[in-house]
Amino acid sequence: MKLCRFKNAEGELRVGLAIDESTIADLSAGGVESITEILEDADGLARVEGLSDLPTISLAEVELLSPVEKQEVWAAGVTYLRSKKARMEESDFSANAYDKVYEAGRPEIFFKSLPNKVVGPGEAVGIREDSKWNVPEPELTLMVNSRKELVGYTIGNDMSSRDIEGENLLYLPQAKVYDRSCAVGPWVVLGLSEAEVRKWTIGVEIVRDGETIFSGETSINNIKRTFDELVDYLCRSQTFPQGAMLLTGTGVVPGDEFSLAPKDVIRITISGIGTLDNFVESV
Ligand code: DO4
Ligand code: MG
Repeated sequence: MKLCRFKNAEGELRVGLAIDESTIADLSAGGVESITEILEDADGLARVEGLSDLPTISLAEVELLSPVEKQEVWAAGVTYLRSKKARMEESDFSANAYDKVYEAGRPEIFFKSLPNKVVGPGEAVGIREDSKWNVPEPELTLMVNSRKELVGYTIGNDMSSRDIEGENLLYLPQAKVYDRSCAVGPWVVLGLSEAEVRKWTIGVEIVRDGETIFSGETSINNIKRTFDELVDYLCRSQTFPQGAMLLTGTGVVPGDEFSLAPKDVIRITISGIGTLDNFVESV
């Protein structure tokens, strides 16, 4: 089951259910006012499946929005071998820390974004004015409810400044958290097990002046840690009354010569979910 948040032609915020590639049903007409209430419902799938006679709308007539409502957004790091290697190459200073955290029992987990700062599909993501080496990080995103249950999946982009991060590990929050540094959405997939999700692929295409200048893909199954392990560490000694989103780390890293530029288009696709499109602007 695939859900989304959207703005209709009248500018009203609604919740949608994907019917096919080009059509959604308006769940708000059946009393669903937020994605969160479905994530919080002990049987959210049955609630949606039980709705009938819903109006349908063409996707061409709506504006898709981020599914993040009031959830804090967190991110895991160095969960793929590719990420560990890229970071060890980017920094002599921090190489040992990346090597160690990849093997350690405790994963790297960091705060990424307040919900109101998250960028939705079609909007600008930011590259910092004081950085010269910027990349997107395409990441499967776990949706966790207030009971610490993993209830859904979406797409995230953990925009990162590699020169700032590479200079000193203590600069990580500046490399990762700034205006427009996190995009999430638009589709939310519910009701699947980790085993099913591990069959998916995640890829990114970057387009400049109409030409693809980078593309890469990996398997979700290359994530070293289980989803339950990541959610467990995220939720240790902290509560999320509104639920939380957890980006699960990147496994696709462009070569060291690559950096994003304003107006680049970033297209992240997860095979079982869909595509998150954004363009780049300097912030
Ligand atoms: O420690 C640096 C950040 C790691 C990260 O964001 C990733 O692996 O995706
Ligand atoms: Mg990341």
